Amino acid sequence: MNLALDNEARAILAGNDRGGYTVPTAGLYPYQWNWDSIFAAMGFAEHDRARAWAEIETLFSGQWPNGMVPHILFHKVDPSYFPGPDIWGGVGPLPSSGISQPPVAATFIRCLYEQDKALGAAHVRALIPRLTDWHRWFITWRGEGGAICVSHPWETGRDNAPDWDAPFAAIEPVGVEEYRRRDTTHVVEDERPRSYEYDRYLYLVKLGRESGWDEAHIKADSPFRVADPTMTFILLRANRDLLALAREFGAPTDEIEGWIAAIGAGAERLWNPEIGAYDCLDIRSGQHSGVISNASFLSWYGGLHDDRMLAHFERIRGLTRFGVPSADPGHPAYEPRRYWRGPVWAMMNWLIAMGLDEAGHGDLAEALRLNTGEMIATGGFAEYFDPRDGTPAGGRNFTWTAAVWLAWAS
Ligand code: 9WN
Repeated sequence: MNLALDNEARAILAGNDRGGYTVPTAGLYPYQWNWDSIFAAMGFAEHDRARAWAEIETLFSGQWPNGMVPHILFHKVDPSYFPGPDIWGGVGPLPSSGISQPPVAATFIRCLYEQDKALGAAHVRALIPRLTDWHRWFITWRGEGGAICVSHPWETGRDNAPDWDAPFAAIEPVGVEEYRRRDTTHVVEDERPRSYEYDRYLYLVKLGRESGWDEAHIKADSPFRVADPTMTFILLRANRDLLALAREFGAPTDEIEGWIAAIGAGAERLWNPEIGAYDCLDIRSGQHSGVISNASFLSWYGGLHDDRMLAHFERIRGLTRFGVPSADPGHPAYEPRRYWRGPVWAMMNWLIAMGLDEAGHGDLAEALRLNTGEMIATGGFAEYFDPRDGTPAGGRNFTWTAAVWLAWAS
């Protein structure tokens, strides 16, 4: 218990609250992000559950007719972020991006509901069809033999992970108009993706926008289609939680059961025998990424209790003072301060620990919780942290770090 940090965390949520939705942090990310909002809701739930439900409902107000829930909703244009709504050209009910983000929503909607069923029932009843439509969108447009792909690195939320290095090397970003990044006006360059990556991020956005965000076209033609543990394990878990809610509310369950069986089997496609670990599979080249990331350790969260990742977990734990690093420190691509190529992310730790706990590794889950709490107490409410010493990196006064502190790590 640390009352000063609790108060600071609550003040960060209040400061980032824009009325019905929360920005990840002012300046660097001035809009509503998909999975950030779900974590924000869990932080609000510690003192204001009605506000938590409002956060989620605002997110779903941006759901597209095809079921997709965008990764960014541009409620109010703010030039401090690039690329904005004009570059994305989203085709939903609100100005938005054209891709999605990890579907942690169903899992935390279930948690919120369990906290107060009387308050949550009406919200859950309305959200079940929306969640089902969204999950169906993933299965239809991102499914590859039960593994779940992304059409853009931003969709995984792990923007510049080394997993994208090989698929990006095959992309020539022709025709991207000159642009000016804003992220490096807020955060030092060494903690952000390189220009090489930004060129390719924007190239993929351009392809999507030019197709009118036609998913059939993107699935068939995009040079970037990578099956990823973040999406696969998170959607697998989300479907289990959606199924539990559907049963309780008398909603149809057959389709969801089918998805669970399909992804449960398809997850094996992400197993890379060469490194003995889950990693990414580039559908276009057929090659595995060969990198163990923090997403590799979401297998327990996904409900795969095979323990094949346990030895890696123990090994990596011994390499850094704070875990879980976003890339294996034993891999040559590891960069301890550069965004998703090494730093620790508190909300990823929460997901990993949830899975460890459920798989019977409560001691490891608790150790990770304490380690994460110490990291936040050391470095403050930063976007991410240097695994070597917990020094803060990226944005400050960060919503999901504050929320994870309140809901789990404190
Ligand atoms: C692009 C908001 C988001 C997170 C992502 C994180 C970062 C955006 C960016 O910030 O991505 O979506 O511009 O760098 O990688 O996980 O949701 O916090």
